Amino acid sequence: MILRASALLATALIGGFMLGGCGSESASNSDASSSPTTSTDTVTVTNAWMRPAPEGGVTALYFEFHNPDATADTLTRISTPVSERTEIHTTVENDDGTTGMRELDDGLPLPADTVTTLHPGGPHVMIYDVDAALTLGDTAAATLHLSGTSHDVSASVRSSPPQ
Ligand SMILES: [Cu+2]
Repeated sequence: MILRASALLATALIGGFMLGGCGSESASNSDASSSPTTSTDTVTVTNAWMRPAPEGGVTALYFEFHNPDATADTLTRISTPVSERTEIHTTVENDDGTTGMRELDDGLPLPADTVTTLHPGGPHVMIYDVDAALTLGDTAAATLHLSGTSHDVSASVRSSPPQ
């Protein structure tokens, strides 16, 4: 588990370094300071956490998204005071057995009546160029933008998933 997480982080760092962000970066993340509409539906987010990162570094955000509703939703974007550069990624296995990351241009589907887990080795949110160092024990805010609503979360900075 720890080895795998380290490998993913290395992949993340290399990927971020080489690609300069998967695909063309739009200005869609520039309104991090606008006031979000708070969702009134019944979704909940648990176990939100981020990896530690130095100032200017790359981190990843993970969480469990509980959608008990009868309708599917989509995670379209993340905003956070930590950085204006975020992307929603999925992890893919290449033909040679190595893993890589791909940006989900259409967002992450959140199926009805389902818990969707973002985790190392799976879907995750990439956060580039963090404004200040994220150290173990810190807490970072993030807003999950869904189809028409948004949901605020507080992520703990940890090196492994909450149990
Ligand atoms: Cu990634």
